[in-house]
Amino acid sequence: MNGPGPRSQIVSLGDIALARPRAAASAACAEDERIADHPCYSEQAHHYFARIHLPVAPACNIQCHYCNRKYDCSNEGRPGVTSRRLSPEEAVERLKRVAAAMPQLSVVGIAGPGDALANGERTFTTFDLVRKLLPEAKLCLSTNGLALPEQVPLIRDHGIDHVTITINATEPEIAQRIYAWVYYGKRRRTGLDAARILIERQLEGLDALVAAKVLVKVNSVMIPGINDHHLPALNAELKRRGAFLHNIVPLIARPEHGTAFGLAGHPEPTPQELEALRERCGGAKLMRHCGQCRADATGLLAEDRNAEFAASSEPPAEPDRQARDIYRRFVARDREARQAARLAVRRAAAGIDPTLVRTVAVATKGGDRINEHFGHARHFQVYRVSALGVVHLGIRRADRYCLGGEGDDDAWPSLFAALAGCDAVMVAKIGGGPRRRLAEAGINAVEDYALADIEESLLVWFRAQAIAAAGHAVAHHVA
Ligand code: CLF
Ligand code: SF4
Repeated sequence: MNGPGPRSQIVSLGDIALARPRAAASAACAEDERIADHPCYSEQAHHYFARIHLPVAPACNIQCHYCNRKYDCSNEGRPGVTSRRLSPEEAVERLKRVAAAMPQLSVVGIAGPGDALANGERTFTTFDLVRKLLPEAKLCLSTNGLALPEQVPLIRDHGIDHVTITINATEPEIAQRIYAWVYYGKRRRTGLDAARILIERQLEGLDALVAAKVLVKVNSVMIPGINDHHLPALNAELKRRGAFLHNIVPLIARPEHGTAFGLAGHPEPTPQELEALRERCGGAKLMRHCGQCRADATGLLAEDRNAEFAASSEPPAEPDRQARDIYRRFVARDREARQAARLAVRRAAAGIDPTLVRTVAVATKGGDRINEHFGHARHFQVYRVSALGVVHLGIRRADRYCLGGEGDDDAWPSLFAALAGCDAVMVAKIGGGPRRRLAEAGINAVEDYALADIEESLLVWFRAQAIAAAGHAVAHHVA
């Protein structure tokens, strides 16, 4: 069980909105509007809105030690999966199919499989085509930053409002341990020279994007023993420079991926180490719901429907504008209704002893609801709940327990790793066997809130826990 975290991380948007001075509120409203339906920039939006990555950028201009070129760019995804590269025209055909079938689609991104800006021509040609097909879509790209500074005017002119730069260190001595080489000025550079050039270009690009009012997210790969101690300082520097969001993702380094770190047996951070590092960051706002998705990911962050569309040979239909409008109206109404219910339970929880804290995992497949069976979950959203509110700690991946109707005992090590430190796991359903096994490990499986809103359920459950704890304390005192 952990102590309460910094006040700034508490989910209490309703309360903040009530207290905000008018000028600040209107600036924040404009910003809120820019992120309201972006699943990566808004924690709430990821429950409702989907993105598609168009894998049109094959080449890369640097070599990271956590990347194997046979696979996707792991700056904005995870290694070990390969995307079929598409031409801009093929990519837009795929987008047509997805937009026709998925009214939740709000963002079109380019995130590899190499670097979006090392393939500038293909990237901007694709965005031109996307703009014609789906003018209301938000455009998003991800880059290592080496080719960024000169392309900021093009980014702005194409209406690309969201850019991710992966910056793993701002100290060359640290960065030189992360990159094998960078290709710059028509030659390959290594060591400190490479690290200095890359950092300089990344920060120059970041400043230029902020000046152009583009929303910048910075991704940093947490590499234990190399940059983990440095990331809180980087986080503070990002805030100073005006980055909108900082997304610290865990290193993935398996020998089977064939990356330099994987082959060297470099350790990956545990979820608890990642969460502890995030607690030490007090600068730029943190993203905690990244799905580390692949360069052709399609759908909500918690799902990937790419295979369904990649395999389709159906002639693409036009995007269904009516369905898209209806979906947006539904989301607006749903958000409003849930916000009112959440405010009520937050007020009810406010008087509880602030030292009482619970960590809870939730099985969800989207919609901001507890709607996944324990046996089907491939990831859990983890929250810390106290009288101060609900704090989203992050996503923890696990192996699926139920395979073809049978429980798979081999999944337990990964399930226990994902649920480590949790007092409870909230699920839509769970069988007797896994429930008992969790109870033996001190984890309470809760299915009373199946299909209900996550935050509201957490607070209602927490309040019941607090009442039970208070009753227990009184009984103990009397005895
Ligand atoms: Fe894609 Fe990245 Fe745009 Fe999102 S992903 S280019 S900002 S639309 Fe999102 Fe995926 Fe994490 Fe990236 S969950 S890996 S942060
Ligand atoms: Fe790989 Fe991306 Fe790094 Fe390029 S920027 S080496 S594609 S992880």
